[in-house]
Amino acid sequence: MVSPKIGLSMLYCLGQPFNGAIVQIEKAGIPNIELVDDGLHALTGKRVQALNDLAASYGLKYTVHAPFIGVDISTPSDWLLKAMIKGLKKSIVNSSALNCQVWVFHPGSKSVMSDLSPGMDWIRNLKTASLLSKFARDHGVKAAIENVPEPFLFVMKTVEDFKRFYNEVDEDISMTLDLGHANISHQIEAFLATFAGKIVHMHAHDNDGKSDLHLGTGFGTINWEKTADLIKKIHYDRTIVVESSEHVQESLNRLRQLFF
Ligand SMILES: [Mn+2]
Repeated sequence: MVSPKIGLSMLYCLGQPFNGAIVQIEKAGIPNIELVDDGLHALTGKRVQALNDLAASYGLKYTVHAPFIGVDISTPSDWLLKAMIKGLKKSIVNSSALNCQVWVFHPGSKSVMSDLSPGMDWIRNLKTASLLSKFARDHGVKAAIENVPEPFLFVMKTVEDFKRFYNEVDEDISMTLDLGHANISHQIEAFLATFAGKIVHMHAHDNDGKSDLHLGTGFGTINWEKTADLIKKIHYDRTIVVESSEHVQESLNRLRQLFF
């Protein structure tokens, strides 16, 4: 039987300085680490070097969450889009230098322009996602677009949105399934059933089915036993990253219990 690998996202300590995150990675003893390339933990050449040294000492494998704070890959502003693409490409180059397999990114958002120029945000999202995915592939990295939750203005949240995206996009783009986000649209089962062939990465955290709380796994309304069975059914053997901002250790233990 194939089993997923359990990983840990550093999102829970994004409020700590970068050196604090390094200490947390050393303490965690988890070989699959998701770095968050944003805020206090934004990647630089020097940090990539330090992280590669750490990976060599502890046998770590990294995935990278792209910059997302204030980022919108379908912004109607040409100059902002140019700046964002530049920043996101830099993140991909750093991910490549970290030997990272998967680079997780968010879809674009609606804006005031969505009413004035209908469909523009959707087209920009398709174009920028394709461009980033191709750039990542050329750097040996798999870009994987993540399902995001209500009530945010993202253009891709539901199974239907992703179906439309995959029908229209001209690149082979992978998917990150965020189980917590899918719980808010009550579509965990539908996402797993529809996109089994596209999903190369997963995020695990919990919530009350209404807000994106990033609770520890088992501290919200997700039926984890059922979810684990569905994940086993699609023979998923890649990484499931704990992306909770609390009860991190309990969440890791719980996932291990479910899959091993
Ligand atoms: Mn996520």
